Amino acid sequence: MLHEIAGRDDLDLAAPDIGLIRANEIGTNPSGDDLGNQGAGIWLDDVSGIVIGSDAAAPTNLEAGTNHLAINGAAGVFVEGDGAAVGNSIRANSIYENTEIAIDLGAPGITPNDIGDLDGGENRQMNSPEFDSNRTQLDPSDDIAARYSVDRSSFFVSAAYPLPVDFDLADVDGEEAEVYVGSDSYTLAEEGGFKSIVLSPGVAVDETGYLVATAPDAEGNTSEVSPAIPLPEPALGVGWR
Ligand SMILES: [Ca+2]
Ligand SMILES: [Ca+2]
Ligand SMILES: [Ca+2]
Ligand SMILES: [Ca+2]
Repeated sequence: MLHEIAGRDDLDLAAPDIGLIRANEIGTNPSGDDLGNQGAGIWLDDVSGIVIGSDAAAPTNLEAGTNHLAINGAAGVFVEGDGAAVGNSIRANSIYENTEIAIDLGAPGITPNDIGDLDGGENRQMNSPEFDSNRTQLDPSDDIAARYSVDRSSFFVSAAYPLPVDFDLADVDGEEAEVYVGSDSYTLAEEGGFKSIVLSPGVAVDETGYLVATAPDAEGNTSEVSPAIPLPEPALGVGWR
């Protein structure tokens, strides 16, 4: 079933009675219209343990679970409430063309990564993955190669390796997570280094686009969206190098 949420400030979940949010159109509809939502697509207000999108350990069935969170007047998903807003999983959605960033934890706007990811707060302020520069490639069949790393937190047990990492094609202005293209697992053996991956998204990939990533921990705490990296890097062009 497709739920359509339109013409309101936001979907404000202040009561912990809605656990799984799947297959909604929030801020837009299947035609891509602007439905006039003024606030965040989903506002998690002092709630924990919400699943937005896929609840699988490794998302695969995207069509059934994907929420479209688009053209809202603030963030796609806004998580607010310090220690009262943790374990909120946000995976394999389509988040694009919102006024603010795709996933916003805590203080409005991009919350920078901290060294060692020792900070707490909303979704424990999970650090977002980082890409190696000048290594992102796209081959003519639309397979994607990239190198990335992600911090674990030595403070929160749930953030131990292995950590799943989700990858998305960015939206038109290159910062939100619009098209989920696959996941990887970053292991303890890879700690501190960049890991090479190849993704086969099975969709056409724009040759002037961007790749972004998010990391959830074992309790679902999902990071903000990483800084984008050009896909492919302009110096590399299309094709494996
Ligand atoms: Ca955007
Ligand atoms: Ca933030
Ligand atoms: Ca952090
Ligand atoms: Ca943290």
